[in-house]
Amino acid sequence: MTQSKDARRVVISGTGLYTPQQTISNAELVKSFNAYVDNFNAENRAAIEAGTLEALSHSSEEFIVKASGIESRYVIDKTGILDPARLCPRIPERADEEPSIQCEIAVAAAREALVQARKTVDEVDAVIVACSNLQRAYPAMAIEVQNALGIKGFGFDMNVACSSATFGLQCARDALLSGSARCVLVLNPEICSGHLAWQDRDCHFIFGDVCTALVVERAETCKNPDAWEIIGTRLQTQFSNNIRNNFGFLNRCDESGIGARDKLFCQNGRKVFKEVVPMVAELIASHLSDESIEVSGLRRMWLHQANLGMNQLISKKVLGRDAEPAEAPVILNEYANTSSAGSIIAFHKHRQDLQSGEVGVICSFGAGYSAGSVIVKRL
Ligand code: CO8
Repeated sequence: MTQSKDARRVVISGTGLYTPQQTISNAELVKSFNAYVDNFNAENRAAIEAGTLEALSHSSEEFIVKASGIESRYVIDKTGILDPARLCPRIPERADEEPSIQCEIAVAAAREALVQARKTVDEVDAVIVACSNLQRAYPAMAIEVQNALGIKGFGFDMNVACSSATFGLQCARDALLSGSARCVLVLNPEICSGHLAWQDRDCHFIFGDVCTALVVERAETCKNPDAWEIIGTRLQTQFSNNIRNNFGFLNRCDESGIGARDKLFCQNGRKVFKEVVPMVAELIASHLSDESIEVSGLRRMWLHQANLGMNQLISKKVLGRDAEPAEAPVILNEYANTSSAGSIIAFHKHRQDLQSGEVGVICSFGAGYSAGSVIVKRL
């Protein structure tokens, strides 16, 4: 039996976004961080004066905006983060019988995406939870989400840090093309606040919490006229220690490392900036070329949202000129870096003005290094 043309075409038929209710402005963040620094320096005055301990330095709103473009972030809990004596969110553990917090935000985003795609849960048969930080080792978050939504079929988790969503999209597309699934939910519940060292001036401003959702299916089953065909996906990885988190199940096997700084997000931001920009620009350019798409025909780049300067440089390298603001929409000013969800938030919020037949690229990049390019066309 020959497959119909639509059976070989895969579309994104719905997107969803869960945004936590609480926000932290740079002003609030810097105020509590600086109070922590003052307390630390006062408590350790003798050691600092003796030269055995280095004094901590204040953070600054001006630096944060200038270095990153970030102005605020959404978080699950701001009171714990802004308490100078704690600098960590308060997210109480829940009983095993209750839905976990990561499942809860994934379900909220998934429901919006399903409504947009005009899909019932009976029509979905696979759930991929793709994100940087999974709440527990097992059972898989995706299976809990699958159960909460009442979806039959299968679910699994995957983690490629900031590139989890694009890698998840390729997995979903492959499953649809091979016939192992009819409709796939790709979910990116990112609770970055739990893995951020809020005491570290170099990175305390970088991340926020959010969840995004994508419904991916074959064109032949799609009921939403506002659907986006996935023209092609391309993934790339290259090992680097410049973004690293050593948190893991073996930590307890060496007590000396428990609670050490390397068990939270660490990065050499300068090196990441320098090395990842050319890698990503080359990935997008070669992917477009191999799909015979002229750069002049590229209407939008929904880029990973880590750093404004980085995105401006990547889009300039791809286009050969500065991008107009609408060509590479920015959401990091409001959301900060939400890891894998960033490019999907941009896609969710900034795609309605494109016309049928117009083309854009969803592009992620981050720890690994990892980068993913997903070229989409509005049907
Ligand atoms: N306030 C004031 N001054 C500061 C501050 C601050 N908050 N922080 C640093 N400074 C100082 C530094 O100490 C330094 O001082 P000096 O010159 O005396 O040494 C000076 O300011 C300049 O510092 P930097 O060189 O670090 O500043 P940059 O201009 O490089 O900006 C950035 C820092 C913003 C981090 C920038 O390098 C950047 O954004 N790089 C790209 C990073 C990136 O894209 N990372 C992707 C990681 S995300 C990912 O893969 C997902 C991981 C999983 C998520 C986990 C969630 C927790």
